[in-house]
Amino acid sequence: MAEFSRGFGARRRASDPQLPPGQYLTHDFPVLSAGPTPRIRLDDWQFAIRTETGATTTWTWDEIHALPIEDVRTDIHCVTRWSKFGTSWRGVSVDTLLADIDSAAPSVMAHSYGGYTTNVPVKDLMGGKAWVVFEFDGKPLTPEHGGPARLLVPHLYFWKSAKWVRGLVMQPRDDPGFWEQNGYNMHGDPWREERYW
Ligand SMILES: Nc1nc2c(c(=O)[nH]1)N[C@H]1C(S)=C(S)[C@@H](COP(=O)(O)O)O[C@H]1N2
Ligand SMILES: [Mo]
Repeated sequence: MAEFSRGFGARRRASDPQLPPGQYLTHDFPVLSAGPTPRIRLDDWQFAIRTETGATTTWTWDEIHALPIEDVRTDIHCVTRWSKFGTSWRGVSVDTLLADIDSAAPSVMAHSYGGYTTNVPVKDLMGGKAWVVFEFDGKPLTPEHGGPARLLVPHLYFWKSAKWVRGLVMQPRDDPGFWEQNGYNMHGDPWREERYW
């Protein structure tokens, strides 16, 4: 039995306070990749943070798993208008990764295996807002969805959540990443519909 009558569903969904403006709810998990899916052996996997001075800190697969692990349950929103509620992830908070990094840069460029990049303000990566995740739904992240590990920045449109992430570069200027150079917004807040320039 539907909880609302036929014809009323769209209106109810449109006013769902959990759904950002212009989005619709999906229950499957679409795959959106700008290029081929890179395959990275865990023995070869590395995550690096480089600051504006060039100082670089790296973690191997074992080293990142030795950091405090967090479970994250969150909604995600793609700029192509699908949203998915209550997704569950496991990984390391960017706060943890940045804890011992000495940088005054206001912006980050996330870099992926395969060459994808996306820029994110540092303030959007700190304070429990962003993670490097390696599990989805209790299982290792599949290659299609960014495994071995992806960035998760769920309060921004999902193109900021770089799949196959390999590191962060602290940027003195907020330079645009891949989609941002192609017309996507520099920030990407779904609640403000920051879709394009
Ligand atoms: N490396 C990389 N990360 C990426 C992308 C990509 O093409 N390459 N696409 C982005 C976009 S536009 C979206 S909507 C999400 C899609 O993630 P999914 O395929 O797991 O749904 O990944 C983002 N991260
Ligand atoms: Mo997207």
